[in-house]
Formats: sequence, structure tokens, C-alpha cells
Amino acid sequence: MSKIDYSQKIPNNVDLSDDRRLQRALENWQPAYLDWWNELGPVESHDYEVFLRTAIDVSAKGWAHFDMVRMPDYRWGIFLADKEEDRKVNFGVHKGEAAWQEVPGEYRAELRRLIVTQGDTEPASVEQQRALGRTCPSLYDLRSLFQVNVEEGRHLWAMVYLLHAYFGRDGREEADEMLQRHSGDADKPRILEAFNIPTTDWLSFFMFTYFQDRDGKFQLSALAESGFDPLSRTCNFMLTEEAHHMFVGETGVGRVVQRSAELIKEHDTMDIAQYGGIPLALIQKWMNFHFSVCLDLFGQEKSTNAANFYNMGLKGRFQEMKIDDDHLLDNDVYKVPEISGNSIIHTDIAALTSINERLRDDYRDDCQRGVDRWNKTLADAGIDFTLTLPHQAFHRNIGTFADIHVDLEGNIISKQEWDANVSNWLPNDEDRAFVESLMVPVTEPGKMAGWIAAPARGIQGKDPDFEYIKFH
Ligand code: BYC
Repeated sequence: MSKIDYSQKIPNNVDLSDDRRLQRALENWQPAYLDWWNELGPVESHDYEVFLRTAIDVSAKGWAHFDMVRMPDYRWGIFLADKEEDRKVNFGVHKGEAAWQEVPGEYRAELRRLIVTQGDTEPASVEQQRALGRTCPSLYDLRSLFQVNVEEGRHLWAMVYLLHAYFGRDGREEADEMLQRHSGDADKPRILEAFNIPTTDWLSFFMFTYFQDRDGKFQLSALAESGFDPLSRTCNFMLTEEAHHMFVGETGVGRVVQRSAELIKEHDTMDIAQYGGIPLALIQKWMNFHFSVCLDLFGQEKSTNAANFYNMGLKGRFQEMKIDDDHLLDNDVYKVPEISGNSIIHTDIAALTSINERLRDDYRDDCQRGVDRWNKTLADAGIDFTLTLPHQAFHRNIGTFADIHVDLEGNIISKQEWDANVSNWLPNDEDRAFVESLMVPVTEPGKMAGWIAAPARGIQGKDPDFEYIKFH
């Protein structure tokens, strides 16, 4: 188990001080990163002291240290999971060869592209969420937001380290561009669509951390299988941080559902907007939006890019080593959806070409688990309402369904029908204005906005009403 060296300018467990050139290059990038954080990180947060966890070693247990930290003093650093001796490339045409400790020359471009795409999402999410601090429902939630934000910043460091350490000059250029593209920028937007949509209210934040961070979990898991060992090790450690982000999302939406259920019971009506609650129908619309946008993040159903990444041993499937097959997939098939006439059917295609679709299916199953828990809260309260993930073809912008209109159940419909119904399915201007009207900041320790239930417990053994943030 490797300890992290905090005596360095850039905390790390990769013996950075042994490589002066790399250390200097990263120390040159560091001020640009801090400028970006100050300019586009969480608004008005620079003097706050926040109860944050920081990594102190990279073991699965007990890597985290909690303390009150001024946010700009948070120590962003480079942490890789420990090296596994004799690790092999576990899939694709190089299966059985020793895992690569350097970038294989013939796959340089593909590997760089994957790392850049992954890295680009991290600062994007911080930019998307930057204004939420102004409207936090409680100090507990504000802490969660900042925890997520600093760790997304660290995930950028993780990818920037790989670019600097293994890709020479063009890697350094890519690292610089990570700070030049910005979420929603008309000229230099972030790479993936879902990372260009601002997160303007806390229901969206909880949906984001539930659905979009879960894309992170699945993409990072696929990259953690990589034959390029440094990528695998860095993703493995990122995944341990990502788990908390999804916890914030699942419990966040869960607490909104719980509060809505309480208000429904108390006032004996589903129309709880008048009592300052979020109606279940709106929670459903927010889910429809975030889930569908996140499905696009898995790419096309049939993708030669994905097949190549797999064949090359660069990006695997979710939990590749737990799958009982030859890990070559030359003769295997997988079911993907297709449009046939006016309906959606499933046909077998080459498993290699459908790698994206398989990951999307795994993701959807994982999403359903939390939805089931939210529904249990409703059922336990005796409320006859079921939250449902929309059909995979609903509101899609990438892949097979990008050019057609589909309802929540998966029926192909005309543009006229879509236009007539879309405001019942996705948040409309009025819905957004209503939810935003509830977003009034609550910053007194232990107090909670009226549209969300208190958390069942606090962070790291502290009470929910602990003063998680000190404003200065
Ligand atoms: N938006 O062959 P295809 C996270 C493009 S989230 C825009 O299917 P591929 C996090 C595609 O680039 C995880 N364009 O593509 C969460 C391609 O362009 P070219 C992030 C898109 O490569 C919360 C063309 O369409 N990590 O960590 O198989 C907070 C053909 O598509 C999109 C990764 O994504 C899109 N959604 O699949 C913070 C992992 N989708 O070649 C962080 C790395 C496709 O025609 N990325 N296109 O120019 C990848 O593995 C792949 O790039 C993708 C796309 C799965 C995203």
C-alpha cells in the first residue's frame, strides 16, 4: 500500500520527484489549473472552510482523511492504485501479453483520444455546477457539492498526469486544452454533449450525480480493464471516489422523494407544489431528461471505434474478468436495438461492434436499482405512483434513435405527436421556473429546505446538523 507524499508541491504516490522534467511540467500546469478553479470553479467559495475528505493513501479501506479545509488549499494530486504484479492484457488481440507500462506506439492516437475524452468531462462537471452553492438546501448538501467538485478537479489531474507522463509534447498540449474548452462555450465547448448543459437547480444536481456520475462509473470501469497499466491504476482509484458521488445522487433524489411523499400524506393531495414540495410528476420529468441524455454518453449502438478499442486491449467491458467467455469475441453476437418499419426490434450483431450497447445495458440495469429504492419509499408511504426509467429510444441524440421521435414506452411517433406531448415528458420552462423558485439557500447548521428531507445520518460520524461549512 503506497502512502501519498504530501510534502511535495503536487502530492503524489508516483515518485514524481524522481522525474524532474515531468515534475516541472506538471508544476507549470498547476497555476493554470488553480486559475481555472478560481475563475470557473464553485462561485464565492474561496474563503469557505469545508469539511472535506482528502486521500492519504490509496488502499481500498481508510484512504480518506476528513478535516476542515479552505477550498483553494485543497491538495489536488496524483494518486494511482497500487501496481498488481504480473498483470496481463486481459482481452483483445494482445490477450495474455504483459500489461503495457508505456504507451504502445501503434495505439497512441486511440489511447490519447480516450484519455482526453475522459479528462474533459471532469472540469466540465465543475463548470456545470458552479453556481449551485448560492442555492444550497443545507450545509450538509453544500459540503457534498464541494466534495464532488474538488474530486472532479482531482480526476482532471489524474488524466493530465497520464497525458504529461506518457504522451510528451502533444500530451502537454492536450492538458492545456482541458482548461481552454468550457462547458457550454459557443466556440470551444466540452467534447460530449451532456457536459455542455448547465446544472441550474439542486434536483438536477442530484439527478446528475445519480445518472451522469454513474456513466463515469461504467466508463471508468471499462477503462480500468485497460492493458495500459497506468490508465487502469488511475481509473481504479478514481472509482473509489466516484462511489461517493453516486451516493450523493441516490440519497439526494431519495430525500426529495421522501419529502414529497410526506407532503402528499400530510395534505392528502398529489399537488404539493402549493406546499413547497416537488410533485412526483416533476421528479419523473427530471429523470426522463437526465437518463436519456446520459444514454447518449455511451456512443452509437454499433461502433467500430469501440470494437477497435476492445481489440487493441485499451478499453474493456464492465467487469471484464468476471465475464465467462474468451475475451476475444470474434465469434460472439449481442442484441442491439434497430428500427424496423415503425417499430423497434432487437437483432444479433457482432459482439465486438456492440461493445457500447452492452455497457449501456449494464448501466441501465444499475440505474434501475436506485429507482427501485425510491419506489419503495413511495410504496412504504402507501402512495400509488411508480417512477419509471423511460424507454432507451426516448429523447436520444446519438445513434440509432437520433432521427426519430419515440414516446416514454418506446412507440415511434410523429413529430406532431412529439411536439404535442414533449412538455408532459420533459421539464418545460414553467417546471424549471417552479423548481428554481424553491431553490432558496439554507445555510444555518441543521436546517433543511422544505422540498427535501434531512439525511438519515451525517458525514463521517458527524451529526447531520454539524457545521460542515464555515463562511468567512
Ligand atoms: N457526444 O463510434 P461512436 C465521467 C461521437 S463520464 C458527442 O459510438 P465511441 C463523469 C464520437 O466521438 C465518463 N459526440 O463513438 C461523469 C464519434 O466521433 P467521430 C466519460 C459523441 O468513440 C460525471 C462518433 O460520435 N468517459 O467520467 O465508440 C461527472 C461516433 O460514435 C457522443 C468516457 O466517455 C456524445 N455523447 O463512443 C464527471 C470514456 N457519442 O469518431 C465525470 C471515454 C459519440 O465520428 N470515451 N460521439 O469523430 C469513450 O469511450 C468514447 O469516446 C465514447 C463514444 C463512449 C464517449
